[in-house]
Amino acid sequence: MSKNDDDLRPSWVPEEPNPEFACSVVRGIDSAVNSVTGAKEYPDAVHLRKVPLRKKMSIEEYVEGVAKGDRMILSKAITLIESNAPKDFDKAQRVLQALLPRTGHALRVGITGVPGAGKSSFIESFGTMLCQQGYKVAALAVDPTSTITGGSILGDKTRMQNLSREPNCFIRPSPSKGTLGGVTRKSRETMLLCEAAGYDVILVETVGVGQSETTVRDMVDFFMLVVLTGAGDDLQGIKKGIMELADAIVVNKADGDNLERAKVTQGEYERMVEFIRPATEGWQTHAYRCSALKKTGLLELWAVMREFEKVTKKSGVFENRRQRQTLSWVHSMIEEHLHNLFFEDPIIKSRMPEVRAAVLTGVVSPSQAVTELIRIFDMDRASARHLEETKY
Ligand SMILES: Nc1nc2c(ncn2[C@@H]2O[C@H](COP(=O)(O)OP(=O)(O)OP(=O)(O)O)[C@@H](O)[C@H]2O)c(=O)[nH]1
Ligand SMILES: [Mg+2]
Repeated sequence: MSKNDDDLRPSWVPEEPNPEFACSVVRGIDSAVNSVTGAKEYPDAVHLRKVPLRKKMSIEEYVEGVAKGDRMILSKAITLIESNAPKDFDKAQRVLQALLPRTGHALRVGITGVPGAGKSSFIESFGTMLCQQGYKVAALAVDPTSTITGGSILGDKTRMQNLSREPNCFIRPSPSKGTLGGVTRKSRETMLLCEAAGYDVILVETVGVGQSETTVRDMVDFFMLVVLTGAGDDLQGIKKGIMELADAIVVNKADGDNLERAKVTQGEYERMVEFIRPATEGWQTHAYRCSALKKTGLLELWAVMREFEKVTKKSGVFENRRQRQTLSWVHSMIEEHLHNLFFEDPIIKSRMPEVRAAVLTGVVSPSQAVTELIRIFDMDRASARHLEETKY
């Protein structure tokens, strides 16, 4: 590469220095040291400003910050939870452990529905209303498919403009691309951190279709299905299974020309839920309507949620469900742990390509391959244990 500065200037950068042009061209370096010869390729590079390493926060700092309700530290603690690095896992769990006694006091609400039903808009309007009533509201999103789709609700933070301006609110979009595995655990732990930070209502939006509904149902108290007008025989692609998970069905966009149709749809859903097993023992699911845009029907829904909380707390169903959810958290953690143990095992990693090829060429059957890999894994673990025991 030429060292002439002119050659470094891309064609779209003005020739004369222009204060309105928010970009300056800096010479890049490939490497300060030639890794083969060890010679310094760019001696000037030693004078480059060193980027100071960001100070790592201690467990106590995380715990104290979250407990104080510091939104910046809460964000950082969630990033720690979402990290896949084993050392972060330990640290995150210790932070969580210390904060657990502060959790459990919020009302956890899950919001699902077909894409475009208005889930984010509902959270925006509903959350803003609650904040203005003095509640602290956290809005989260759960997307078990984020590793495939590369993360969603990118635009939601900008879409939730009013809510994000509320000092009493905390918005956390779904983890972005690269957050492999453990979505169930990570989402749940994120929610608990928000509770420890003093949030009274946690609104969780399901993103993507597929597993997210059950994942979210499994971590919230009240589960709400947002639907649109025009429910026909096809139920707009909503499976009956999802209706069975819902504590309320809400016809959104009940405004303008759509209001009359929304009333009809509400009636249709109301008749349908009679034939569906209620999601929560002792609670009859009903259909409601609202407009996230015009902010109508929101107060009524809040009243429904409070009533739900009152009824289920009295009957013990609320506490029972939370206990079951805690156990399912334990199970998902075990699954995640075993999964990592297996797939991160060096011997398994080294044998995997060969086994995959053998399965694809039909040399071994998939079940034979699994048996063989598990046998190798078992032996590897046993020898590791043996080494550990005879070390002293
Ligand atoms: N008229 C009207 N439009 C609405 C209402 N709520 C949402 N919308 C519009 O519907 C569109 C989709 O809304 P979102 O809130 O992004 O829907 P969503 O369910 O979060 O969508 P995904 O996250 O993509 O699944 C947006 O253009 C909203 O402006 C409403 O109450 N009335
Ligand atoms: Mg959305």
